Amino acid sequence: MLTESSVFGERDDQGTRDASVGIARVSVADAAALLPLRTPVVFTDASDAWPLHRYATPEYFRRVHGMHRVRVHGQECTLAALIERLERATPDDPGPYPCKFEIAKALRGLLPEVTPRFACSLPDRQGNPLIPQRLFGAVNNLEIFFGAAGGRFPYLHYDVMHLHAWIVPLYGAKEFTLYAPDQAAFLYPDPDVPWQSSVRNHHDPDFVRYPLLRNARAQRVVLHAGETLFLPAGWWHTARSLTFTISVAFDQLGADNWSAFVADVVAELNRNGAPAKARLLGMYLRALGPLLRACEFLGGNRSSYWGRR
Ligand SMILES: O=C(O)CCC(=O)C(=O)O
Ligand SMILES: [Fe+2]
Repeated sequence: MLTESSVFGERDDQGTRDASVGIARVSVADAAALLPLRTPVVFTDASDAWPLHRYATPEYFRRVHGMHRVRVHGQECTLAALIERLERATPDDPGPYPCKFEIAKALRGLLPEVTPRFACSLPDRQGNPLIPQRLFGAVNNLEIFFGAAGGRFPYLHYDVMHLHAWIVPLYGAKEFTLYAPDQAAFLYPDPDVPWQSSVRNHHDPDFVRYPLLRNARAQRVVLHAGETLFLPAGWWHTARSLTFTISVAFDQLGADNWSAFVADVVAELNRNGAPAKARLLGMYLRALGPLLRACEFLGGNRSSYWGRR
């Protein structure tokens, strides 16, 4: 049974602008009650289902996957060399962040170690063949992040196309700063990239240049190894690594963020000067919504395996 104190456990005291409302920390057994509230939730045990949960250490990645070649900021190296570089990093010189890779491409052998997809993150429509897959060209299906203490996510954003975000630090600790969708008016969304803030250096912002930012109500939460952060569509966020971290992240498209997704697809096509395409695709996707809902009612879009994207 959920009570307010069991749900809102953590009070955050970092920084003066934080709202004092904690983020719920719960078991996946409570997911069905909490996810429809469309508020961030930390699941303490979702990743227990993944074998990797038990041994996701830098040593494991160096030993078992270290020979894989990865590309970071345009430079290619082995994963072992990257890990060694991040281990030498200091908070003042944290090295690149995030070093993120699509698992199916860079570390394919890892897929069974991060399977099944959590039941509470289903249904997911992204892999449905009725949706043009090129819409997800810029979205990693399932990604792994490496970072050192002091590594900071480069921009404040919500996940593109209003996808729900699931972020799972499996090693180390990471601090997230979150803003509800209704705080957007204080966050200076970039008109050309509306899911990103145009605030530069947002971890230590210039309030003279961005005065509205003072009014934004932030929530901070520190995630520890094995915990999972669910961020509903449209929640602005950024992160910084407090230690060496290894995390896995993925997105979700369901019935509840479908309209926002369609609106973003249409808006992007209009911004790119393709209004006819925007109208047609918008009509198609809007008509598809009820069909996908019916298919989900019958158990569709519920694969526990990561699709091929
Ligand atoms: O874990 C992080 O550094 C943030 C990841 C994130 O928000 C993203 O990749 O969209
Ligand atoms: Fe994100």
